[in-house]
Amino acid sequence: MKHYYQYVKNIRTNGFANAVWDDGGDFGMYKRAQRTWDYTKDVILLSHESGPDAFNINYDENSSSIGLNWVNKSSYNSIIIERSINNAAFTQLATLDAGATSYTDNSISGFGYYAYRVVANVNQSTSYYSYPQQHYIMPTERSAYNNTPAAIPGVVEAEAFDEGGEGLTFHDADTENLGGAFRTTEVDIAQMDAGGYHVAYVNYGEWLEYTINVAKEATYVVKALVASDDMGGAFTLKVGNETSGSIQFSETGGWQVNNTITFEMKLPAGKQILRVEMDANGFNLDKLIFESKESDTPTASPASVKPKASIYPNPVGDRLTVASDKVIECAHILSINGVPLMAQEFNASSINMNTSELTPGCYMLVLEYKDGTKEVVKLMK
Ligand SMILES: [Ca+2]
Ligand SMILES: [Ca+2]
Repeated sequence: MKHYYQYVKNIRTNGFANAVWDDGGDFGMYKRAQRTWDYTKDVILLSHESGPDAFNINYDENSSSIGLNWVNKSSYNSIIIERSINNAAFTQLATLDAGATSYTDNSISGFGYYAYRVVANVNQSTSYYSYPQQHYIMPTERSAYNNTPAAIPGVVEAEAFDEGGEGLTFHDADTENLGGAFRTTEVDIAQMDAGGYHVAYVNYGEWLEYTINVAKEATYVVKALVASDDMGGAFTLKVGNETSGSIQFSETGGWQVNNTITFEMKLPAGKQILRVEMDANGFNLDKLIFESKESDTPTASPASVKPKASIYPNPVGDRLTVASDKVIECAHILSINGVPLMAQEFNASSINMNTSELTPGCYMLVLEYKDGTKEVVKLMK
């Protein structure tokens, strides 16, 4: 702390820039805009007691402008407005008269972090800096990653969240991509040792959204591939009014060791937004695999091959009558093992066959319709 005291003293004495950087300490900086503590940089901000004070900024949605106002604590030569967009270096935006106490920035373009500071020029070598103030302008346009909604059943890669931005299609606790891979948004994406990418450095309260296209309303089996070195993790999936509830898991044996967590979730049909909410700190999410439940797969059953044609009598005697609402072109009678025994051509929806030569037993009647379809009916004699 001794070093910081010295820096602060120098600033106050000499009116230096109000930021001090030192990587030797281990205390955090409170980021007011994000309401989080940043432990990656040690920074002290301090306004000069004679510098611009009570600095406020306000975003006007109607005019898409940001208004600035402040109080001057002494007389200056001039006032300079500096701006930083998305945490880039501050650059000069405007030079104002010495007595100015307000400014309107009409050059807002696009969403992102807009930070400002007021610099009071005292003389050639001295300027007093206000506290910086930041406003985040929300994005308004969403699109699926690669403009392709993920098909369900199918795979949702964690790193393929929707295009849009912070606050609209995701929320991330810090402005950098801490993993540095795959995309340049705030979301922390890292390359996996085994190949592919996962969303990493997860913090409680972060969320990601994905445009999905669900084939049909059903309960799906969800397999989440997750990794956690020590604490395990937890997340909740939400689609429309459906929620998975908080899915919790214990440590998987390493940051690169994926475990598959399986659970079920009902999904509404059609184009939907899948939201993944992080309920714990410190885990990696690779992907979510949505599979149809086996019971949803249609299987052949006696009920599904209910004959459309009426066959009588059955058991049959010497003559068989078949009536259908379709035109029958040909009728075959086969043994139960599939050996052809009789065949007769027709061009009628009601037919009559001589079955007097069939011995008592079980047979198959195959009806070929004029529309190209076939029907198989079990026949007894
Ligand atoms: Ca981040
Ligand atoms: Ca992945």
